[in-house]
Amino acid sequence: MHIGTTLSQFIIEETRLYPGSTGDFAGLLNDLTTACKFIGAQVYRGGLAGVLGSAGTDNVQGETQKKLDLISNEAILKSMDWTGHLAGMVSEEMDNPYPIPHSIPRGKYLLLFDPLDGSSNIDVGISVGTIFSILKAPIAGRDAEPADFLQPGVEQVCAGYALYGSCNMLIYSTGYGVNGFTLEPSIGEYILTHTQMRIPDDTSEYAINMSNQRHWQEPVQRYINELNAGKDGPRKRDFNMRWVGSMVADVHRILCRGGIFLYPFDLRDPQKPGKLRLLYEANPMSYLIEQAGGAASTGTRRILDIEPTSLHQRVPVILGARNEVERVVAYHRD
Ligand code: AHM
Ligand code: MG
Repeated sequence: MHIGTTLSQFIIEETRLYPGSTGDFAGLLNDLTTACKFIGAQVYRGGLAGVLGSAGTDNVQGETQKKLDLISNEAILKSMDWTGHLAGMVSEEMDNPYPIPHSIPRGKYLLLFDPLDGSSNIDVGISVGTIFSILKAPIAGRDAEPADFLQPGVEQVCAGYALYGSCNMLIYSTGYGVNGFTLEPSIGEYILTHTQMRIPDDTSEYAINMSNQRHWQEPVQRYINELNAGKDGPRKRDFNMRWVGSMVADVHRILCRGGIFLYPFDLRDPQKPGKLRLLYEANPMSYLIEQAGGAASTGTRRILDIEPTSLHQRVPVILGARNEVERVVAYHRD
C-alpha cells in the first residue's frame, strides 16, 4: 500500500523545476507547514486545550485578539525565525515587521501572513485558516525594512492557506497551478489529494455579507440585485448564496466547486476602502484564484497589480469565476 505523495516530496520535486534552486524555499515551506499542523491541532482541541476566548488585547486594526490568534501568530514566528531562509515577517497581528533574531543569518525571502483568519468563527466551531504570502527580499542577507514588503501581488513567489475545517488542508501555488493536500492525522503528513484545482468560468453561487448591502456602491447593488432576482430577472436563472464569514473557507469552496466572493468597497468608513487586507489576505488569495483560472479585482483594477502603500492597507475584493468577476468589473465601468 502506497501512502501517496507527501507535501515534502511534492515541494522538493516542484522546486527542481526552478534551475539553480538551492533548497532554501523547500525548507521554508516545509517549516511553515509544520506550524500549520500545530495550529490545526490547537484549533481542533478547542475548549479542551483552554485556547478559546479573547486575549484581552487589540491588534493594529483595532480588532480584539483571540487567544488562538496570538497562539497561531507565535507558532508561525517561532517555527520560522530560526531557519535562516527569511529576512523578515509581517503578520496581521503585529503593527510592525518582526525582525529575525540577531544570532540567525538573514535569508532571501519575506513571509507575510494572517495567522488565523476568520476571527469571529474561532470560538464557535466554524472553519478558520492560516493565509500566507512569500516574496523575495529586495536585498538578500540583511534585515528587511517595512518598504521591502510593499511589493505588488504579481511578485509573490508562493501563496497559500491552511484550512482548519472538517479536515486540516494545505493549499498552495508557486505559479504552476494550485494543488491541495489533506493532513493524514495518523502519520502527521499532508498528502496530495487535490491536483491542479480549477475554477469554472461560470457559476450560480455567490458569497457576500448581505447585511452590508445599504453601504455598497451602485455597481455591486446592481450585480447582487440581478442575482437575487433569479429566474425572474435579467440573468434568467436562480443563484444560491453561501457565506461562511471565514475567507479561507469561502475561497476554498470556490476552488473546489466554483463561485464568486465579494467583500466590496463600501461607504461605512472612508478610512477603510474595504475590509480585507491587501498583503496577507487579498494578494495570496488572488494569486491562488488566478492560478486556478479565475479572476480577482477590486472592481476597477486587478488586485495583483496594486502597488501597496502600507503594510496593513485594505482593499475591496471580488474574486472567483472569471465571467462573473468580469461582469462586476463591467458594471463598474458603466
Ligand atoms: P479577520 O482577519 O479579522 O478574521 O477578518 C477577515 C474576515 C474574513 O475571513 C471574512 O471574509 C470576513 O472577515 C468576514 O467579515 P464579516 O464579519 O463582515 O462577515
Ligand atoms: Mg484575516
